[in-house]
Amino acid sequence: MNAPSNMLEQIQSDALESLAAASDESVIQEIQTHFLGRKGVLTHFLRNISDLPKEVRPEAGKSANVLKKKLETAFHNALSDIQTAKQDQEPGIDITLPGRPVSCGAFHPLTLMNQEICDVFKQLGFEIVEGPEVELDYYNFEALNIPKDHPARDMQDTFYISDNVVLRTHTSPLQIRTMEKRKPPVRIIAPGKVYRCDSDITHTPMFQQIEGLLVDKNIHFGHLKGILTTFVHHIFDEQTLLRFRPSFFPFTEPSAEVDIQCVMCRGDGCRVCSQTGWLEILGAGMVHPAVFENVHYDTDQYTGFAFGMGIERIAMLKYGIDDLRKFYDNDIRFLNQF
Ligand code: 2U9
Repeated sequence: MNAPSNMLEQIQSDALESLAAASDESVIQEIQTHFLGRKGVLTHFLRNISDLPKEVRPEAGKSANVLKKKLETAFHNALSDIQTAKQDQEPGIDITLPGRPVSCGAFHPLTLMNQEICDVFKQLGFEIVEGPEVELDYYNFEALNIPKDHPARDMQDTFYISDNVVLRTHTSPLQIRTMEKRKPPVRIIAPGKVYRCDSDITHTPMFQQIEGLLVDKNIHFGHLKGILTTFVHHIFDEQTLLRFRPSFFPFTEPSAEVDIQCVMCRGDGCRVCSQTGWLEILGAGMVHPAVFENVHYDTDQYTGFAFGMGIERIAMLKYGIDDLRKFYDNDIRFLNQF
């Protein structure tokens, strides 16, 4: 056998030269097996150290183990260099690219319209009240002077939960509930969803209403006209004319339907206003004494006015929307415009 140190030097130079010449992962693994594997050259050397003369064995063992460590490190580094090079070639994450925009929610146009209307009345000293959508017959009809044979009570017009429970057909029950709890003066706005058995181009089974009620001493029709004129001038524009037409509601007397000058043609007459120059926007009137009696308000001392409007209708007129159903189709292209 050659001197052990010569043999180790030979193994080292063979291994390192082969490694330097290899650029392929599987070739490097083969070389590694050739030198360090179970039947590898260096492994063989270590196994046969006991055959060496006694005096050279310790030195040869130590040198062989040092070489083993050196070669293991060299193979490990060569293989991990190849892995890194591979990863660099794969398409990775480009951290300089701009981020994907996160889509952000927004208020529904009817919510915005509702807030805008409520804000006007809040500035005029009204307080917002809210309450149940499932309502007793008493609060929805009876207390509002709507007689038993009134068409609104028909199954065709109202969603009945049971004999005396309905989905509210207007937000008026809130005003009754408030008056039962409080003495005048009362100055409230009742916004909310209401339900009617109706579905066509101009009606949806659920729609949103805002009603108002003001009760105090010496309240008269002039106050109602003043408040509604201020409201219209805030929501549309200062020049918009109003017209009060006599009408009938069981809960108000006298009653009126309120029109505004057509927002499209300014009163000249067009398709939107059916050539009349006017658009109906709400109903109103002086609270019927029978309603006050139901909540035990003294009709000799107190009078009041009330009004009601559909939010969809106001939004359609304000934004020139021709089809009510667009509010409920959930088409993002429509909703994003507000
Ligand atoms: C009480 C007393 C009176 C509320 C009123 C109207 C006239 C009215 C309609 C407008 C369009 C309903 O959404 S709509 O279909 N409303 O015409 N509402 S007076 O009168 C009240 C309310 C509560 C205690």
